[in-house]
Amino acid sequence: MTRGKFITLEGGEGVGKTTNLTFIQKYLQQHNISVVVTREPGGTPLAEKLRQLLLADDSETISEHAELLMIFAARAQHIKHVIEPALAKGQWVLCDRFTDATFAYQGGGRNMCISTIEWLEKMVQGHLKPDLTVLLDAPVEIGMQRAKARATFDRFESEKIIFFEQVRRAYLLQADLHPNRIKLIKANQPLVDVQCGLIEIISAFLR
Ligand code: T5A
Repeated sequence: MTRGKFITLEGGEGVGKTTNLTFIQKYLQQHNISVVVTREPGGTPLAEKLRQLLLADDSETISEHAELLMIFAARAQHIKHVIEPALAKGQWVLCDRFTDATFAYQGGGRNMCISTIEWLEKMVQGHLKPDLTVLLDAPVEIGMQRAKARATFDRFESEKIIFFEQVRRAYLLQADLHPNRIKLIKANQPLVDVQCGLIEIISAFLR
């Protein structure tokens, strides 16, 4: 059995990850590829509970270390119960955010030690890395305007603009560090142009 491929979609708040995830899913299915669509934090019952805790704006402040460990705890469950079994069965996995988000949000946004994140990445993932990552990049104000269309903000979305500028810079740095894996699309274009870019990237990957 040929192992499936692991594709992740990344980017700041409101850049269009969820919208385009569905688009990629349909495109792959048209090519007769069996796809498991999932997200982080989340993807298993326990990981979804951790997601709720991470996103809730509760009275008890979550320390940076607790946040980082909760994200990797959720990821460990997700890999063991969803991602690895699907890939082993030959299914493709399409995931809304993965560890590049940790380098961007906790590394860039929270300014946490990159080597600690790398250490946790190795411990939790072993050799598992995405085969392809699409990074949707847009100026922070544009993503925030789109996200604002929703009624409420979660704990991350309540951060200051400077936090999201740091997140964006860290994502762009990840793209510079991993040019073969991470493909960038400008997400401030009309959706139809973003999706043309997606087709180019995914069809090249299929070849
Ligand atoms: N997190 C996550 C960490 O801190 N560390 C980690 O390691 C991980 C994995 C998760 C939060 O957790 C944090 C980061 C996050 O803050 P989330 O729900 O995954 O939260 O992420 P969000 O960015 O909050 O998701 P959103 O739903 O806000 O944004 P999307 O999915 O990027 O955007 P989408 O598709 O919902 O689109 C937003 C709106 O814009 C429109 C859409 O129609 C929609 O209305 N739109 C466009 N409009 C015009 N032109 C385009 N090109 C458009 N594309 C989309």
